[in-house]
Amino acid sequence: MTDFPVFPPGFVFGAATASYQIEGAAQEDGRGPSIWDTYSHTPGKTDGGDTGDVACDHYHRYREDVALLRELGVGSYRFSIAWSRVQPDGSGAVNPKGLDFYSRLVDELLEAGIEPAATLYHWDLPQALEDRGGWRVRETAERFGEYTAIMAEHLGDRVPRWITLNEPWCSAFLGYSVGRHAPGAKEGRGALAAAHHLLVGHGLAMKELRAAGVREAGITLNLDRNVPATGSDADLAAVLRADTQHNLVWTEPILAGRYPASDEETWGELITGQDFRREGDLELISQPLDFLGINYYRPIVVADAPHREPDPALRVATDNRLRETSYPDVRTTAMGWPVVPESFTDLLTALKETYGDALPPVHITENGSAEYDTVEPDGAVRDADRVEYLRTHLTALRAAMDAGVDVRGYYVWSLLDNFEWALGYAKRFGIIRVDYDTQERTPKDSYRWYQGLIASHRS
Ligand code: GBH
Repeated sequence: MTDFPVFPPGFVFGAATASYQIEGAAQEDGRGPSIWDTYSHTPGKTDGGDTGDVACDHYHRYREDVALLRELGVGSYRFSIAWSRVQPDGSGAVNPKGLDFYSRLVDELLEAGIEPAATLYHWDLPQALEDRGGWRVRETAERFGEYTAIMAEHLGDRVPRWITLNEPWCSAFLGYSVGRHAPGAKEGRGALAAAHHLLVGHGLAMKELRAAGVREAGITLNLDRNVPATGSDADLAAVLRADTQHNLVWTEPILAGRYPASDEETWGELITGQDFRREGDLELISQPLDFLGINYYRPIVVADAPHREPDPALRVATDNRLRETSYPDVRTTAMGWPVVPESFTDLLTALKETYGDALPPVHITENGSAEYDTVEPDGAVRDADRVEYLRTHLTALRAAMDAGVDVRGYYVWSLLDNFEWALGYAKRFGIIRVDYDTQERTPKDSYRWYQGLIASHRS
């Protein structure tokens, strides 16, 4: 293969997963219930009624999965820690067996020469904390700081890279506004309070990670590349609202220490009447990051829409003046997402343009695609579309680096086919196929391609 993009020496190639999507063993070794157990077990919430009860059974098969990572040749593996394994009620005493699982996983990785990158929160809030208000209340942020301190104390010297939150947009807005993620609430103000408390939780976690002296700490955001449907003033204004809701709500406080200037025009009375932002919060939230994690999948075409009563079918229930339209003339993945690699370049260069030197080094903590894979009679798994997606997106990433964006690493989503949240097991993002009847793992063509790319960087 001669068409591999070439990355600078030291660039980190990795693969990523998340606890609830792969672990299974939902009731084992003292794990407490999380909001995703509750949500997935509520009839009608997930496609096919799928749950993470068993998932990829990674809890029991982690050694086999680390062996696959080693064979792949990755320099780093990004996984997440299930808070309710470590603290079944989200506070107080530690469950030693839960802690021990992550300790064994980390040791296995280190032995394989793979750097662990741990995400502290990938959406599985202990149910006990949701029962007390969840992210709507500040207390949850405080508990998150305490849990972070426990993890940093036990794994801080063995895990070099820490991510406080994964995609807080999904936690706040899909969870408390659109209702398509746990806990499935459909609120306006509650979602904005959740967004703020997630930011506060991030700040408290950063403090704990610094106190423990970990090598690198940051956060992962799913920043959207919002493209106007037309050049009309109305559509351009809609793009600014979309940018505020998805991007600026996080990047302004974290990178610039201020709230978005476009807050009021985006949220109206939901934000003017708020009482959750407190003195000193911005200082906490804007502590310097060692890296910014970015998850990128697709661009979003945004159009203005007439104001209507909240409609849960709309993508962001808290601002129903937006409409998402389709991207013209490009292939879409099994998620129905348009494949537009240039948008990946544009997202990164625009971010650099906006924040300049205030933009820390970047890690792409997720990128990949769900496709309809073909299983050959001999068992081989063909996924040419995914190979093409990865090749063109890594090339687009390289272009952003040439344009001056300091990108240090790339983690493919995902190592394994897994529980794709509300969409269940039908959507497959893995570079390794999982047979959910036998739990057999089969590397796909994309795994071999990525292995080749990584090998081509070894001198
Ligand atoms: C990321 O989310 C996540 O970090 C990762 O866990 C996830 O598996 C991956 O990307 C792929 O989606 O449930 O019908 O409302 C990106 C945000 C959240 C977008 C779930 C798709 C499903 C649509 N994703 N959402 S629906």
